[in-house]
Amino acid sequence: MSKIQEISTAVETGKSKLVPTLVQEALAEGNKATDILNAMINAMGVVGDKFSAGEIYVPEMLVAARAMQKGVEVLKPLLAGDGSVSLGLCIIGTVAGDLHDIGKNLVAIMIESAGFEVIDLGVDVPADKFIETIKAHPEVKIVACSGLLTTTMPAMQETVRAIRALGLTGFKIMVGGAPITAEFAAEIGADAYTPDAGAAAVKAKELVS
Ligand code: B1M
Repeated sequence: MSKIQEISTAVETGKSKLVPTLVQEALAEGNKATDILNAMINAMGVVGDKFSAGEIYVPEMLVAARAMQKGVEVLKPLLAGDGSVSLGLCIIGTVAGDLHDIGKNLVAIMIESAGFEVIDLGVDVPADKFIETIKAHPEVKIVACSGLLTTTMPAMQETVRAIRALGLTGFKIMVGGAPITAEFAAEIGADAYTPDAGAAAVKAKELVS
């Protein structure tokens, strides 16, 4: 079994202690950080499929998520930039009612690596919290909302509506997450949708240039 396959299996089975070691070993073998990351993202897809099929339950999803987070911690210095450029401030959070943060964290890492300062509001962020933070940081350039549940898509819509109602124009709103589409983003009045963290960073740069 290749080291990358070992990482996938360890993430799928929630081996939090083992994953950082395997990631270090995979890097030492010359594997690229992005390839390791993609393997872990795919492993989470497998976890989701097993959950859908009733083969595993929430606790197993949770330990898999923890294992992936441990792996991302090892990769973060390799994914993040040197912070030598400043493209402005990005405020990011997972919308109200939604506790999924791995994708949001990756988007934050990639946007930071693209040269933005990032304020991460965490998960289950009500529209009011986004608004309060925008008001406290009027220089903000990007507001980024993540959502992983179809049931929290209305919360994303409400967040974008409430932010737009402020009537401010100095920043752009980006949205993303597994159930989100470009059509939905346009429908709720977001400025941009991107499917993954890398694309989010590229789009954020485009939006401020
Ligand atoms: Co949840 N969960 N979960 N879960 N979970 C999903 C999302 C699900 C698809 C699983 C399934 O059924 N197959 C399903 C949603 C179904 C739906 O809505 N239609 C689901 C469900 C149902 C639930 C619960 C309701 C289960 C329950 O309690 N019965 C519950 C809800 C809790 C809540 O939020 N209120 C729940 C709970 C959890 C855990 C807490 C156990 C855990 C999350 C832990 C954590 O995040 N710290 C968890 C996990 C781990 C998953 C899966 C297995 C993996 C998610 C993940 O981290 N993927 C997930 C299945 C799946 O995704 N296939 C699932 C890896 C991550 C890198 O990908 O987050 O998609 P992702 O991010 C991607 C892109 O989406 C994008 O970039 C990233 C890649 O580069 N992206 C953006 C994300 N945000 C972006 C923002 C952008 C741009 C791109 O711009 C701003």
